[in-house]
Amino acid sequence: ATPTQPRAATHPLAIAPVPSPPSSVDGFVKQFLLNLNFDRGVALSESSVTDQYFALAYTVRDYLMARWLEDQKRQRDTQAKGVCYLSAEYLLGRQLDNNLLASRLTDVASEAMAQCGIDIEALRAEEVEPGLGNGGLGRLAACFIDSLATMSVPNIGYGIRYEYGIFRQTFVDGQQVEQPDAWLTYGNPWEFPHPEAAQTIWFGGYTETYDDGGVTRSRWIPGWSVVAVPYNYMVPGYHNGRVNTLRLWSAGATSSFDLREFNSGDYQEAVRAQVFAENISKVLYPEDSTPQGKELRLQQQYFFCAASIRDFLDNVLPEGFDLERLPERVIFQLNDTHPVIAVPEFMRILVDERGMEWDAAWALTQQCFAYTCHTLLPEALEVWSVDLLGRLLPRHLEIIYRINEEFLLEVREKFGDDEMRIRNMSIISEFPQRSVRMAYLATVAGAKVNGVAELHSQLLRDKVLPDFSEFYPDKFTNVTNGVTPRRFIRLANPALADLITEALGAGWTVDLERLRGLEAHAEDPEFRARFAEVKAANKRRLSEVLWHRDRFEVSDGHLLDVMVKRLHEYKRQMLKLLHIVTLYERVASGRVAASDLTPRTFIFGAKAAPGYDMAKRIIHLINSVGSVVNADPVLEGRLKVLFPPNYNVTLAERVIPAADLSEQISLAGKEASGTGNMKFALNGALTIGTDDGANVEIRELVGDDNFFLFGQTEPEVEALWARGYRPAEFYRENDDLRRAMDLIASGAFSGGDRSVFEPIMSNLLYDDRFMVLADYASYIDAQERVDAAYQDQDAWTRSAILNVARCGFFSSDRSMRDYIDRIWHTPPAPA
Ligand code: B1H
Repeated sequence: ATPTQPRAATHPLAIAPVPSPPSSVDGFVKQFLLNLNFDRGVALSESSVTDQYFALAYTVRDYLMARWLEDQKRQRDTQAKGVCYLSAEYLLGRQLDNNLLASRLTDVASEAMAQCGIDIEALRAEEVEPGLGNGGLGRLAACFIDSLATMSVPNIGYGIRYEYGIFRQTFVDGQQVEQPDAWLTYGNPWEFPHPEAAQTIWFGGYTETYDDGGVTRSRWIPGWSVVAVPYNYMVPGYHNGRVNTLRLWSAGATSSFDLREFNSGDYQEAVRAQVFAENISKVLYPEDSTPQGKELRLQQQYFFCAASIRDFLDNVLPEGFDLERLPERVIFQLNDTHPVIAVPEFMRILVDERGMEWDAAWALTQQCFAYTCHTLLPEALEVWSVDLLGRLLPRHLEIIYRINEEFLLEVREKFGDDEMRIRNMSIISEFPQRSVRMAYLATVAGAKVNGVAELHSQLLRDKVLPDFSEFYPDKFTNVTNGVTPRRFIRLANPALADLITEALGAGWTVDLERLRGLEAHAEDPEFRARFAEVKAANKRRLSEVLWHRDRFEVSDGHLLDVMVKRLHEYKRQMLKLLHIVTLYERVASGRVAASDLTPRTFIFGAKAAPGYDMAKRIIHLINSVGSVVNADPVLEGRLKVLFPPNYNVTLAERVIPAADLSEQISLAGKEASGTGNMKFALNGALTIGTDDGANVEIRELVGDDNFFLFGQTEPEVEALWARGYRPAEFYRENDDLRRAMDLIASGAFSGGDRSVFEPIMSNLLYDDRFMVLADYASYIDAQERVDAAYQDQDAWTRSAILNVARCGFFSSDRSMRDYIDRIWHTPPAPA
């Protein structure tokens, strides 16, 4: 028995978990003081803000604890089918407010803190957000586990407890400088470590064959190991008393390892082993979209997948569970290809450790896994060299070869000996070096394969995996992404939430389609005025935050134009910047009077992967344009460019509710879905966007009148590539574009130095993989429609309300229902 399995210990008082403290202010104060004294070891009068924050967090935990313990026990007792979500990233954001909201304690806690003479706002500010993700993919995982808990679906989220999350971004002379994210320095009140339940995870070594009663079998003789220590986090449902679990693994050295070295008296070697092992969960790879082909990264992936699968089989399933019935109990959902190594690991356990026949094991695997693809960029499709895999996981490589062999036999049966097709579909690619295509492995192994927006799923079928969709016509499906209305409306935009509740009653937070009811209110002038006042108040609140944080100011009456997302060429921050430079150049050259500009504040937020040079240059250019534009008196303060550093979930929660205009301007066919686009629309921003990702569905829902569409469609993009795209022609033929680019090239934003931004300019002129120049004219035209529309504030507000009213579809609760109906087939657990 492992330590996480129930013990036989009993006591007459322990028939049920210790009940929650009374939900009164008095009860809360008592529990808070108890925690402050007994867990922090300080008296209230002597306590620091950190002590108070920890004691408050412990108190909130205490209220959730009984439910959490009950849910864990119920899961063991009822053995209902559950979802194991395997994800290398969870971009959770701060926990305190979310957990207060879920447990209905927000007001009680504020009042209790006030009675103790504590400003709860100061405690909120103490929390360091866990940045265990890069961007949309990690944030999606966090939204999904929130929705599953809220819908009472049994779920364990499995991942990695990185000691350092996504880097902290600073700017030095306008250039990005990365600082380590030491989020655990003061400890973390939300986690429950279980070192006694650690598992040993093996790597390296070799395989050998042996005779097993007349049958030749293969087995793995691994070479070295680390331990995986689980840390549990509560995932409370909203107002339903349900608490699911997020289990993140932390790596450490095995004690036997240490012991051996210590006995030989080699202290330094023992310490080196420790450091080596801990490195596995040391730091999140700060790449977005492009996987870094690093050995350590494969170690991370295998580390958490192996620990998670074993945890589920050994600790969540009852002892002696008949594995043939596994599909009734679990689905492992693969969040992109990062956890796909779980597939051969699962096969290895079934075949090598549990003695199951290959075919039976494979049939189970194909029912117990499903795969979500999040990209269309060919460079983002993960591959591992056979060389590396063979060194790190030799038995897994053998298993992958066998899966491939049998799969290709099936392909031959169906399509004949079409060698070209066989080569194209092989899980093993031969060029430029022999390697394993993880997306293909996931597609072959998964019961279902889904994309993350309608357009993406269609392109996935038709362009990325066409042979596979022909071979497995029923495997492919779509689940459009969604976002949790708890964090992104209730918590981020309390004023809007109250206005909605007043208009529609309280049920919308868990039934977001009810927002439709706001359509009627959009026609009511008084409601529009109140909605506009909420937006204005959110802008003032953002202004305060930015002042406090960066000494930035947001002027009253400005249109707030926001582009926040990872910095990537395909997302086209450059297009936004060319718009800004165009407006500036028109005024600076005297062709347009400053007084004719619609006052706008542009907000950027974006981190660049540390090794992505072009992205970092673009950040430098945005900051440089900002410095010049913000300081030039000729504009009379009508244009402002703000780029607060270190955009993260906490800042998103302040920026999004304040925005008027949401920039979703990727080249058509490149953004798989986008989820920021949904958050903005749900908070009453209008979108300027291309026909890409989930923008397509947003526009269909809100209507053409309430969306600023521009740019080529995906087929048009394809056609232009086919004709031959020469960006310099667009430069020559468009006066505004030429002037804007010439101004940048002249050194106007780099103190006269023409070399600084030359690589960006020549890239646009002679390469421009993402067709910035081709879409420029259409974008400028759409921005002029934005300016015109913004003149009529009341009509703009009406459109904004209609955006909120019509975007209920983008709740992650709906995404979860779609996964349940199309992929998981998990019934909701009894309440
Ligand atoms: C998305 C990633 C991603 N797609 C590799 N792919 C990574 C790939 O560390 N890595 O190696 C990290 C992240 N992230 C995003 O997923 C898409 O670009 C968005 O369009 C989409 O909305 C989001 C969620 O589906």
